[in-house]
Amino acid sequence: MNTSALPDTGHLAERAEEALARCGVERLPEPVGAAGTARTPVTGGILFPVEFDTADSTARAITAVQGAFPAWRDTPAPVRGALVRRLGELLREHKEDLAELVTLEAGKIRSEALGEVQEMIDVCEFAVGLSRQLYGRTMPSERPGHRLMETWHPLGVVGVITAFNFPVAVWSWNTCIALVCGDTVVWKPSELTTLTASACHALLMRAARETGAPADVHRVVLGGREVGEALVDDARVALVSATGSTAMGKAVAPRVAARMGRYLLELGGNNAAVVAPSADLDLVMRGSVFAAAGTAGQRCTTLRRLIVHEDVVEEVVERITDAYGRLRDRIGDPFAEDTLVGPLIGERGHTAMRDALARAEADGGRVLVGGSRRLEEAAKDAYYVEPAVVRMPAQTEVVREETFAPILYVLTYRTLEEAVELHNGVPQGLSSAIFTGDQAEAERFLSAAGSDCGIVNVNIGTSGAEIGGAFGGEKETGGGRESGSDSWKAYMRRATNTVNFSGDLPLAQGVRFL
Ligand code: UN1
Repeated sequence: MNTSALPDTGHLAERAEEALARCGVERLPEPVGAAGTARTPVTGGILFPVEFDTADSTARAITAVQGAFPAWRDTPAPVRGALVRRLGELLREHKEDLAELVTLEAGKIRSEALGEVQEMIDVCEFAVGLSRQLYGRTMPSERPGHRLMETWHPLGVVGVITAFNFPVAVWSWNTCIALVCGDTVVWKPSELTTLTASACHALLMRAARETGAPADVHRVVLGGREVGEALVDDARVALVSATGSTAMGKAVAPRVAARMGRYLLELGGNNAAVVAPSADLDLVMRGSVFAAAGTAGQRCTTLRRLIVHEDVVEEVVERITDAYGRLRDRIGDPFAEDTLVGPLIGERGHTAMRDALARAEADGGRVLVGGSRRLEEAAKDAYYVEPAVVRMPAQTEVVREETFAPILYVLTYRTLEEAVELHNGVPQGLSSAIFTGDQAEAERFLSAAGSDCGIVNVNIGTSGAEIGGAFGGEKETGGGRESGSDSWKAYMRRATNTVNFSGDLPLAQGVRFL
């Protein structure tokens, strides 16, 4: 493979324009007022100017979706499901187009970009089913002739904030569920993936037209911090669902709390896998290399720490170093069929990686493989890196931080207690795994005394979760759950109802009054 070759930015801009047109984005708005740009990490070049929103236009978008809320709320949930079903069909039709935009703007390799769109299609199916299953419970009343039950109602306007690394799937997790729940949505995508967002919005608007849903069930607002803050601070936004860094979540949470709004946060991870002596090392290799180096280490579920039993650490290190050596020839243009590692999103990610490696070495760590920058001569503004494996003597400060780049730290343990302590000894709590052939050991890791994460796996890596489960994590990961299972409850309000058909009026708890 010729890794020195990268496509030309002008050619990528044409590809972007064509994919956008196929998705129904007819005209790229000319920038007026606050102007932004669309950039591709593939070459680091600028594709187009893009019109960014302002605090005022964000407020107008909120007004619009708030206006659509009563009609959408009153639409029966299975009828709301029809909108999401149509969106799912359009996503199937435009899978290639959206994947193309994901590769262009986020730098994901083709198969991962297609996988991300598949995740959207899966969520659509889940949400359509859910539209007939927004179940409340009934409970036995303690009083005769009374019914005690709960009903779930739409919440109102939901603000969805998403990150560059999953520019379409995370939007769909939130939006498809919110829409069947009867909410209307304002979406602020990452300012790095505005084209992809415009394409998703256009497809949803087409689905709305074709199914008779109000056009203002959804608006997209483009921009950076100013736009995000306008959304977060607006008391008309009943729920802010934000996916991104822990720093972002720490800025969002107190602002939403100050106005007594609701928030749902899915933030950073510092995910680890424990490798027990009984582990099948072939599975360890396949699971770890994808989880650690896939998406160039830029998933919130990326494997960042491998906690290996002393008896197998030498073999694991040898095999993983060897596998990473083979990855070296597969770094480059994410559009090329045989590429496995595309670019980092930009300079900040590269600086963070370089700094983390230097700190790890200062702490006594040994870089076993990788870490260098690649293709700098081909495109000085694109940041391709060799995924790195670092053997650490201890879980030092840098290991406890999330560096959004492909660095895998290897630590060792002797007893499972020690492994769990190392595992849980970080501020984040998103995803985790144990590789073991010992069932009791697996159960201990899954138990309350085991992993403290929101996602706990056995004999599978930390990334690539299916949409059917609830997705999210504990501690600095923010505590929110998105996507499957009963995550929908965060997008609705619960009413507890007591209905008295007894003809009498007994008070609860046996209280007597008058
Ligand atoms: C994220 O990185 O924000 O489990 C989401 C995974 C994907 C989602 C990652 N299904 O890796």
